[in-house]
Amino acid sequence: MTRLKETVVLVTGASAGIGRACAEAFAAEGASLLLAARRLDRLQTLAGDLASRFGTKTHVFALDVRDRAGVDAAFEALPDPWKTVDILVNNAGLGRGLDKLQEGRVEEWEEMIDTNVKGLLYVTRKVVPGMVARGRGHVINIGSLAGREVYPGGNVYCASKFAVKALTRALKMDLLGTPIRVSTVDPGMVETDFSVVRFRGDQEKAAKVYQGLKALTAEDIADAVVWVSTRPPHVDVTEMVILPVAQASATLAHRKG
Ligand code: NDP
Ligand code: 8X3
Repeated sequence: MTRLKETVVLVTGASAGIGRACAEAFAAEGASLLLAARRLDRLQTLAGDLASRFGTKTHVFALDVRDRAGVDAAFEALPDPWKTVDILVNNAGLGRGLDKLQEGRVEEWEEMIDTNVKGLLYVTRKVVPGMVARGRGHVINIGSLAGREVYPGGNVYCASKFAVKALTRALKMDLLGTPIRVSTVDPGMVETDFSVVRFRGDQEKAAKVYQGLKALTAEDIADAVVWVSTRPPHVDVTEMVILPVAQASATLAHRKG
C-alpha cells in the first residue's frame, strides 16, 4: 500500500524494537523516513534494507534525545527536503531497574527522565512549529500502560510515562484550533530489548518477563501506530491502550507452565 506517499515520518529510537518496526511499517505504506537513534550503524543498515524492499527514501542521523544542544544542532543540520516532518513518532525511551524508590539509583532516574520526558520535549519543540506553520502534522507518542498504572518498582519509569500522558493531553489542548493531531499509543508487555536494557544486560532475567505468555510484538505496536496515522484528517485517536490477551493490568498476567 502507498497511503503515506509524500509523507515524511520521523521516528526516534528507530534502531531497535518498536521504533524499528514503525520504520518498516511506514516504509511499507510508501512514506519517506527520517530515522534517529544513537546507534547510527543500525540505522544505516535498516535504511539500506528498506530501500531494497520498498524503495524507501530515508535520511538517518545520530541523535541522543537527552542532549538538548545536540537535538538543536541535528535539526538545524537536516537537509531542506527533510525539514518538513508530517508525522513525528516519539518512541525513544527506556526503563532502568525495578528497584524500590528508597534503594533506587539516582543516575538511572535521570537517564529515564532525561530520555522519556525531556528528550521527547526537545524533539517535539523542534518539530511542531513547522507542522503548525504548514497546517499539517501528527505527533504520536509511545506511552505505556506504565503511564496509566503504577506497579512495584516502577516508580520513576511509571512517573516518566505518566508525564508522557500528561504532555500528550497538554499538547492536544495547545494545538486546538490547528489541524495537527496528537496521539499516545500505550502498550503493555512488548517483547523487545526493553527488559534487557531495564535489567542492565541480564538476558535471563529479561526473558522471564515474557515467560509463559504470548507478549505483544514490536510489529503489533507499529501496526497500531500506522492505523492511528491513517485515519481521516478530522479523526484524532488520542489514546490507545494495547495489551496482550494474557495481560489484564500492570501486575496481572496469566502465565502457562
Ligand atoms: P528497545 O530497547 O528495543 O528500543 C529502544 C529504542 O530507543 C532504541 O532504538 C534506542 O536506540 C532508543 N533510545 C534509547 N535511548 C535513546 C536516546 N537517549 N536517544 C535516542 N534514542 C534512544 O525498547 P522498545 O522498542 O520496547 O521501546 C520503545 C518505546 O516503547 C520506549 O519509549 C518504551 O518505554 C516504550 N514501551 C515499551 C514497552 C515494552 O514492553 N517493550 C511497553 C510500553 C512502552 P539507541 O540505543 O540506538 O539510541
Ligand atoms: C514497558 C512495559 O509493563 O514494564 O512500558 O511497564 S512495563
